[in-house]
Amino acid sequence: MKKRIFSGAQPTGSLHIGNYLGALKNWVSLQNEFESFFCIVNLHAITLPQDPQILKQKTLDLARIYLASGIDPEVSTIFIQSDVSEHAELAWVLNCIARMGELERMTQFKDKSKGKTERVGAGLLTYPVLMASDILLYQTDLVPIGQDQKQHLELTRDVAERFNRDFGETFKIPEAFIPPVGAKIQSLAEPAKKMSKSDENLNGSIFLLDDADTITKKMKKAVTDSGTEITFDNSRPAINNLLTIYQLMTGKTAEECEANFAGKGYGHFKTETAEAVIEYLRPFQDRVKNYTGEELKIILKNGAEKAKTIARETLNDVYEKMGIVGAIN
Ligand code: ATP
Ligand code: LTN
Repeated sequence: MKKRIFSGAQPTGSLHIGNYLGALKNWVSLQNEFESFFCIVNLHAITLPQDPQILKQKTLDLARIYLASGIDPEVSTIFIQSDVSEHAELAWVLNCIARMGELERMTQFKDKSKGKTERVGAGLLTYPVLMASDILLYQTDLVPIGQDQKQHLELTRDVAERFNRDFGETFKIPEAFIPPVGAKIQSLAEPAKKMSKSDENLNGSIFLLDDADTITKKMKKAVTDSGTEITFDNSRPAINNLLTIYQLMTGKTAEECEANFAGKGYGHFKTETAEAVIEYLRPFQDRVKNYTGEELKIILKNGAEKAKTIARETLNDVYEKMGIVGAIN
């Protein structure tokens, strides 16, 4: 029996190379070794206001991006979260298990609600409980995520352990898979912050669908550190970040990257890094346009059906253990 992985991304904004390097790239390389579930988490997206027409469009666009990244629907299960209603059902149950205090301590909640707790939806607070439900429904072994989601995974484990202790062994306790390099790609404009979909400064992120010109311009504008050395050095976060991007795009070792730029200036470094990104994204960008709406529909429908069978089994077990019984089935 293969072990299982589960991961997801929100159909909001535009995916950037941080999402790709921190998450999608690893999904692709893990999919053959594990039984894999990749979800488009549209119910998470509405924890912040979304335009309904745009959300609809982005949901299908994200499916295209998963496929163009190399996720093979013959190997992995790709589906939309709202197609499997068990996610929302288990989230309700786990909302009754998770504690207010632990949710209020989540740094993502604190960042996203800063100064406006009276005005944000309660879903922003319970966001990690829905994420826990996504993961636990599939008895997941491993969850490939970027560094920013580590705290949510720890919460998932805590909630699962609490449930198992109170109601008997029900959920597998999942482990995080955080890549050794690329788990936290920083903004090109503000290297102290992570590259983020929701950043208003578009120069901070290179989006997967940016054209060559845009990538070159953004890279030219990228903030650098003082000094001239182009080496991996945590005390110089801007150069460290650009060099990490270069390394992941070219597949070279850290030593090869440093040797490649020894004695070279920042101008040259930025041009070569931009070229590496453009070359890397080119085949992906060609593939994205390939999928018709009809093809996507079939893949997503098959995915949802397969996911639902497994999710229902776990949810039935949860209801049974908790004494939740209905009258009609
Ligand atoms: P935002 O960038 O607006 O915070 P997000 O983190 O909500 O967006 P998702 O689409 O939900 O984006 O995330 C998909 C995956 O990308 C997650 O596994 C997340 O950890 C990862 N990820 C997001 N930003 C980065 C980054 N800068 N570096 C590495 N991985 C990242
Ligand atoms: N919160 C995640 C997206 C997400 C997820 C998941 C990731 C929702 N459910 C389950 C892994 C497993 C984020 O990246 N913002």
